Amino acid sequence: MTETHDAIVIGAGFSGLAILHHLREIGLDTVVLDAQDGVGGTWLANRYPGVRTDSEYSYYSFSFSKEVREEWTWTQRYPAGAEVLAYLNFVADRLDLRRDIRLETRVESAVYDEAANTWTVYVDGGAPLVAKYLISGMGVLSQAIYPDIPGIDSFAGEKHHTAHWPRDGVDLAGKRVGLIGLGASGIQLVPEIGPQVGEFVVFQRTPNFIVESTNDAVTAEDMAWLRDNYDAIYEKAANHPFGVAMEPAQFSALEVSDERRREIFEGKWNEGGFHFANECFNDLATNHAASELASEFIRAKIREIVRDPATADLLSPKTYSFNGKRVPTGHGYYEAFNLDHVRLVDTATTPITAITPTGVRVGDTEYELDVLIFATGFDAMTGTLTNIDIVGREGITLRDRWERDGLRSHLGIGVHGFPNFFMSLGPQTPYSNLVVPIQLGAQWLQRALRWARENDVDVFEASLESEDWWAEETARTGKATVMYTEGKKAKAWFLGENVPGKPEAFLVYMGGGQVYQHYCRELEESGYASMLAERRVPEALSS
Ligand code: N01
Repeated sequence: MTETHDAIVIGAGFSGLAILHHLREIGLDTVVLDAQDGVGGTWLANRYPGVRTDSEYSYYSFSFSKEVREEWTWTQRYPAGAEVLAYLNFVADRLDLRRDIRLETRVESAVYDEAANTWTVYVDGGAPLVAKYLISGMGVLSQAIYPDIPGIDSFAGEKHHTAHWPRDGVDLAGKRVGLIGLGASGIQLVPEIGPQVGEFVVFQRTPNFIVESTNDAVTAEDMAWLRDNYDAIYEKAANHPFGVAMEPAQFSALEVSDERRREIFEGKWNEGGFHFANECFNDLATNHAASELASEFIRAKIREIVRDPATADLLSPKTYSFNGKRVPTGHGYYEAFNLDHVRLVDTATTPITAITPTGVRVGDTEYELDVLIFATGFDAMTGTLTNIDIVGREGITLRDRWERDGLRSHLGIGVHGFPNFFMSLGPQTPYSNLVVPIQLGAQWLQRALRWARENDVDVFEASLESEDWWAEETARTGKATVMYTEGKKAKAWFLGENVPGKPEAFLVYMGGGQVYQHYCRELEESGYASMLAERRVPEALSS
């Protein structure tokens, strides 16, 4: 007998847990499927040394559950990956979510049945499941990619990707270790493993602007303050363009004296992490000259911290300016290059030519290694959705739809041709601390599906017009930021530039999380007008 539910959610990370809780609250029989052997999503997969949040504990958590707020205690300002994973396990237990979560269940495809208005979900090694609603909570940075370097499979030593780090860890003590990839993942790994390894060869193609921070302990007073102010903190984060509980800066980097600017940069650098990016000036993300001033400040910091001038120079981005890549928070990244056995190899001027059985060849120089680590990123935002067959009306997959028509979604929530399919953090959702749009998205979905039941609406489906509008709005707002010009130069993942052959498009909405939430509210207030299906097949797909 076929197992049926009201809703099937794919993924048991932040998104899946929030959605399960919210759909249960309105009485929908919901099951969550996840390929991994535990809950936690990205925090279960990414267990490399040094992994931790870039957002601070106070707004990197759900606010919807009083029990969780009252009973969970954070210990670090930027919680380590293991602590976030423990938090998500706590959420799953405290909200009694596990009885509806099916682990080690890999979804292979999901097919819409037009006559029955249901989705059939096919899983590896099990019977198919059927539900009216299909919801993706598969995460935005989950489809890990390896570089296309000749000989990559020939390496005879240990080879690991940060996104598939072995559960039992890797013994790196005294070994010759190489690292390819210096995005947010690689830069967290460097200071953590640097002191342990025998020799450390860090292959750098494009340097990053790292905003250094300290990681203070969260005290009992801090937790008491958080519990007293949770709603206000959450609201602040929800009203901030990037989902952080910070005051957006009010003036331009160009309208203050050099001395005052330096003072402000210095103050926010000392506060650490995203404070620098978000609280100094209001135009570091929108004005190239302002972003270049921030770049120059960080370059000077690198020269101050890194003792060897040649290494400091190599670590300083010069081909693009601040915000051209997603800005990572560092914890002693630049200091790590002061260790004698840590060596930075520039692969921009002389590229990696091959991976050999014994190491990595750069030009004609071979670096012999015992362990090779890839922190080479993800097929972001769309990769997980196009990696499985999600088959909508007329037998068309999401992959084919986007290949033929370009990236299309309505607010990153729904796609025309895919009725009753919803995405948490689908492509074209905000560039943000993601816990905020995850929670607000789960609450939006709860209200939408309750409304559908109360109004006898059977099908939600994004209209073609709504997709066109959102594609234009995403491109328009994105192109007004330095993330566009600088992101192209820096081959940023948010433009799809990091995956060879991926069409350039803003994969995230740069217009601000608070603006995005305004549009979600408008959709709701309209009675979901642009999601009530006009049942027609896009011309481009029917031909
Ligand atoms: O991946 P990335 P990531 N040869 O794509 C290099 C989130 N995150 O996993 O810049 C040589 O940023 C590539 O070089 P280049 C966060 O949103 C969050 O680090 O293309 N190098 C780059 O250095 C983040 O932005 C957290 O020249 C190659 C690196 O690999 C996102 O995940 C922690 C190469 C890839 O960097 C992705 O971060 C971690 C090649 N052929 C991640 N191919 C927290 O919140 C690729 N590279 C804490």
